[in-house]
Amino acid sequence: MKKLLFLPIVIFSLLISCTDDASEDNFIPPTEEAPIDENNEDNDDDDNGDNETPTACNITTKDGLLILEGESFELQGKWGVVADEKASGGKYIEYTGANNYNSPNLTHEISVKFYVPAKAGYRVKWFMRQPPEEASGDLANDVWIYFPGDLGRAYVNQQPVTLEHYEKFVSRSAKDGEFAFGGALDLHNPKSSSWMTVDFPEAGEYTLNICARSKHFQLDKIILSTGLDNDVVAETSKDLTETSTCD
Ligand SMILES: [Ca+2]
Repeated sequence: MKKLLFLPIVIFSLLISCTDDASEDNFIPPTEEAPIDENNEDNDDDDNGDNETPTACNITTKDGLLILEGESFELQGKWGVVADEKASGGKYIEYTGANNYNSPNLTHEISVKFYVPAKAGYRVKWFMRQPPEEASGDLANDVWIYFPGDLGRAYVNQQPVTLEHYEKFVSRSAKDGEFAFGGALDLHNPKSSSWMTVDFPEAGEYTLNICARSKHFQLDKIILSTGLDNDVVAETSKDLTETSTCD
């Protein structure tokens, strides 16, 4: 008789023990269906594998390269996507509005979010192209660029300068119809040309903003690199596209 009375307690103890092993935050009682609802946005932190659907994807770093395809930007104003087999990912973006040489016109401000896996400094480059009639010249070859949070850096007289607002970013492509690797800051106060870097203070999501400057400028992709020689980046990034991870 005493054993029979004790049995429910043993079963109850076993259930509690199973509960402890099952998971941490999002334990699902065994009597309920597993959550395979594709719209369940709250289910993005389980890593049990069987029934999860990716709920959020982030462009991120791989092998020292964080590549942002132009076509991943959230386009506004007179920016448009163009299909081209010469472009990375088969697409580039082109600005077809008026020139904004003196200051950014935020009607044409575009942005992209990405994930940096650790505190690091990155060099900023791109693959861009001028239309054939402007190739190698000084038209259709620049944008305004800014990393919110004042994370961008220039180097003037060997000293780092924090970039607190939009600055001009420029380079040129050849007449061969290829997208060209390059990109440098053209600062005006004081007048100076500089490579651009960006310091990410910790792992997390960040944003890059670009605002149109010159008409018919073509952007294939932005190349952020960390710990790599610039020549290596130029060579290895041409045939690579962006990397995403999904939760
Ligand atoms: Ca592209």
